[in-house]
Amino acid sequence: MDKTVNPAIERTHHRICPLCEACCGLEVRTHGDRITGIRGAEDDVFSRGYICPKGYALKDLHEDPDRLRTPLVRRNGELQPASWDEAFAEIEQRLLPILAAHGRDAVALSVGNPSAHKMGLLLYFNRLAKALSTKNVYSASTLDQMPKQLSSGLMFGHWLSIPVPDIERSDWLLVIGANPMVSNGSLWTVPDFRGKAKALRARGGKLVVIDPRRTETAAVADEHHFVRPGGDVFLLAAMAHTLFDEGLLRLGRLEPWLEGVDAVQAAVQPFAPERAATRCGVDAATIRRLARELAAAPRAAVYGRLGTCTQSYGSLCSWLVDVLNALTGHLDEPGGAMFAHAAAFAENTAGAPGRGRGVTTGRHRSRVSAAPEVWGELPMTVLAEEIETPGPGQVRALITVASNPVLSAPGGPRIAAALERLDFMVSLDIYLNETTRHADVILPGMSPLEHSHYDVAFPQLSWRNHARFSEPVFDPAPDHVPEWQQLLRIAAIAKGLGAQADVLALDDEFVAADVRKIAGEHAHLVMQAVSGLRGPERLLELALRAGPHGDRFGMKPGGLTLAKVRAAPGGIDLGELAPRVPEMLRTPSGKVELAPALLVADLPRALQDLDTPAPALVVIGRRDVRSNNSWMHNLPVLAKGPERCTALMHPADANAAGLADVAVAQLSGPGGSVHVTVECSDTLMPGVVSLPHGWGHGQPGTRMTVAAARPGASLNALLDDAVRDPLSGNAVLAGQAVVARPLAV
Ligand SMILES: Nc1nc2c(c(=O)[nH]1)N[C@H]1C(S)=C(S)[C@@H](COP(=O)(O)OP(=O)(O)OC[C@H]3O[C@@H](n4cnc5c(=O)[nH]c(N)nc54)[C@H](O)[C@@H]3O)O[C@H]1N2
Ligand SMILES: Nc1nc2c(c(=O)[nH]1)N[C@H]1C(S)=C(S)[C@@H](COP(=O)(O)OP(=O)(O)OC[C@H]3O[C@@H](n4cnc5c(=O)[nH]c(N)nc54)[C@H](O)[C@@H]3O)O[C@H]1N2
Ligand code: SF4
Ligand SMILES: [Mo]
Repeated sequence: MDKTVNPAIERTHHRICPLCEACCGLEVRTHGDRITGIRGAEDDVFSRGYICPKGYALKDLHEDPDRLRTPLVRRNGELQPASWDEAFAEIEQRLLPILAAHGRDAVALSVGNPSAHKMGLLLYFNRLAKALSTKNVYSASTLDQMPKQLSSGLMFGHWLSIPVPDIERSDWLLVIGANPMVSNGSLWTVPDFRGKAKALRARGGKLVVIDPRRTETAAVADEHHFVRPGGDVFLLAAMAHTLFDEGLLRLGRLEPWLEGVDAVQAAVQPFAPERAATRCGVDAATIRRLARELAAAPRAAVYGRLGTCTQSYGSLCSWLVDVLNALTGHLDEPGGAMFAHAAAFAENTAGAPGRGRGVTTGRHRSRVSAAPEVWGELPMTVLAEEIETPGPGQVRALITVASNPVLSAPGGPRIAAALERLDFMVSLDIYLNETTRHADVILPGMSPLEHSHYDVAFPQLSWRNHARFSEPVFDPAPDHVPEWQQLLRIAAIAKGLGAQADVLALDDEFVAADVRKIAGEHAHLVMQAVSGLRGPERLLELALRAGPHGDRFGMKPGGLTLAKVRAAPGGIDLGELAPRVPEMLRTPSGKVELAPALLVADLPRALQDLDTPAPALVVIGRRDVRSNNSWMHNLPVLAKGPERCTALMHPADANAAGLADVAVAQLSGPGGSVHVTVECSDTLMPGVVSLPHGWGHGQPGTRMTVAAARPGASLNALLDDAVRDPLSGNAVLAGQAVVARPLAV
C-alpha cells in the first residue's frame, strides 16, 4: 500500500489506543500528513466505539514539537542532536569499558509503563536483558502490580494468570482499591467501564466500592465504604473469616481443584470482623454483610487493584481477593472472576495444560537491602541505593526504557541525585524529561501512529476474548531506528558484536533459536512459513499461529494467522470468557493453590499490626482522566482546564491544620516536603489527604514546554523509599504519614 503523503487524500485508519490498559479501538482520520479527527471505532469488536479524552490526545502527542525525533548525545555537558550512528557509537564506547571493568551487574535496566503498550519494546526488552544478563532489572511493576502477579503466580502457576470480573454477566461486584471510572481499568482490560457498570445495575445487580476516597467509581455505585489506607488486609481476611464462621462456603465446580481450604480457614481464624473493624475502618456488621452478599449472589466477583497492591500487605490483599472469589464459588465461573484465553503470548496457553513449574522468588537478592528477586526483577525502590553504595556489584550505568522513576518512584529526588553519579546512562524515551535529562544518550521512540500495534499482554486480562492488530497510520522518518532495533543494537553491543552489527541477522538468530525450542525438527518449516516478516510482526505471527486459536502452521485450517487478523481492522471477536480451570493451571500440584506457604506465613505480620493506631494524616494518590502517570502533561488538549495537581483534604483535617482559608500548604512526608494547593473535600476519609502522582515538572534541562507551565508537585518526593511489601518488593505508595501546615510566607 502506498502511504506516501498526498494532501488530497482523506483516509480512515483503525488504531488501537496505546495509552492505557483499556486498549480502545479508535478511528483516526487523516488528510495527507495531518490528523483531521479521532473518535471511538464503532466497528471495534472489543471496545465498540468507546473513547476517553486521552484518546483524542494522540493527535497532540503525534504533533508535539517537544517530542524527540533525533537521538541526543551529551557533548561538553549538554545534550545535543546526533545521528543514530553517533549515538550507538557513543553507547559502545562508554558501555563496554564499564562491563569489562565491573561486570554485567554494573549495568542496570529500568523499564517503564509505556513499554507494556508497545509491541517492539515489550517483545524485545528481554533480548536486551538476556544479552546484558544483569541482576539489576527494575520496572514499574514494583510500583504497581507485582503483588497481584505474585499471588496469581503462586495460586495459578503463572505471573499473568490473573482472573478478571466477567462484568457483563455479573450481578454483584466489589471493587476495592481501584477507580476504573477514571483509570479505565487495570489488570482488567475493560473499555467503557461506565457503560458496563450501568448495565449491571440496570439488570438489578449491585456495585460496591471500598476506597479511602468517595471516587468517581463510588459515585456510580450502590454502596461505598471508606477503608483506612493500608487496612484492606484486615477487611479481606475478616470477610474470609466470616465465610467459615457462618458456614457460607460454596466451593462448587472447582472443589476438586482447590488445594488448601483448611489452611486458609486456620490462617484467617484470628481475623474476626469485630477485631478487624477498627484497623480497617469498616464496621463489623458491614464486613459480615458483604461476605454474606458475596456468598449469596449467584454471579459475583471481587476485584482489587492498585490501592490494594501499593501497600505493605499488597501480596496478602491480592491473594485474599481471589481466596474470596474461590471460597464463594465465583472463581472461573460465568459472572465471576474468570481467566481470558488470549490468542497469542499467554504462558497459560503454552506447554502441557493443567500443570507446570509454578513460580518462585528470591533466586537472588539485591546487594544492599537483600530484597528478593521477583519474576526476574528487584524492587524499583532499591535502585538508588544500588547506585549510591560502593562495592563490588555497584550499579555504574543505567539504561532506561520508557521509564521516569524520578517522578514515578518514591524518593524521586534521591533517584535524581543518584543518576548524576552514574558513569553512563542511556534512555530510550520520547521526551527530555525529569529522568532523561540525566542521560548521556537519548534514543527517541517513534510516534505510536508510526508503527504497527498488537497488545501483547492485555488480551490475557480482557473482559472478552479477541484479537486485534493496527497498521501504522503514518510512515516513520526513513532513518528512524525502530525501538525493537534500538534494543537489539544495545544487545549486540553488550554481546561484543559492535555498534555496527547486523541486527536483522541477529533477530533471525534469536527467532530461529526460539523456534527450535518449540518446533524441534519442524523448526525450518515454521521459519519458512514466517519468512516474509521481521521483528515484532514475525514474533506475533509465530505466537498467533502457534496459539490456542491459531492455524498451527496449516494443521488447523481456518485458525488464526496474522494475515487473518490484519484483514479485520475492527478485530476478531473470540467470544465471552469461558471456564478454564484446570486446563490453564501451571502449578506443580495441578491445583489452585489457595494457601501458598509464602503468603500464609506473612499473615502473622498483619496480625501483629492489628492494633496499630492510625497516624493523624496519611497520603494516598489520585488519578485524573486527563492525565496519565508522568508523561502526558505536555499535551495541550489534556493540560488545559482546572489545576489538577491539588491536595484534597477533608474539611475537618484542613481546619485542624489551620488550612481552611489557606490556598497553599506545605506537605511533609518521610521523604521530603512539597508545596501544594489545597482543596477541601468531604469525599476524603478524615485523616487522609490525596495528591496525584507524576507531577513536578519544569526542572532545569528538561524540554516539556506545556508541562513546565503548570509543573505541579511530586507526590513521590514526599514518600519514603524504604517501605515495601516484603514478599513482592512493591513500593508502599498508600498510607504513608504526612503533616500539612500553612505555607509560611
Ligand atoms: N505515588 C505514586 N507513584 C506512582 C503511582 C501511584 O499511584 N502513586 N503509580 C505507579 C504506576 S501504577 C506506574 S505504572 C508507574 C509509572 O511510572 P513509569 O513506568 O516511570 O511511567 P511513566 O511515568 O508513564 O513514564 C513513562 C516514560 O516513558 C516515556 N515514553 C512515553 N511513550 C514512550 C514511547 O513510546 N517510547 C519510549 N521509549 N518512551 C516513551 C515518557 O516520556 C516517560 O519518560 O508510576 C507509579 N508511581
Ligand atoms: N486517567 C488515567 N488513567 C490511568 C492512569 C493514569 O495515570 N491516569 N494510569 C494507568 C496505570 S499505570 C494504572 S496501574 C492504572 C491504575 O488503575 P486503578 O487500579 O483503578 O488505580 P487508581 O485510579 O489509582 O485507583 C486506586 C484507588 O485506590 C484508592 N486507594 C488508595 N489507597 C488505598 C488503600 O489503602 N486501600 C484501598 N482499598 N484503596 C486505596 C485510591 O483512592 C484510588 O481510588 O490506571 C491506568 N489508567
Ligand atoms: S480509555 Fe482512553 S486512553 Fe485508555 S485506551 Fe481508551 S481512549 Fe485510550
Ligand atoms: Mo501502572
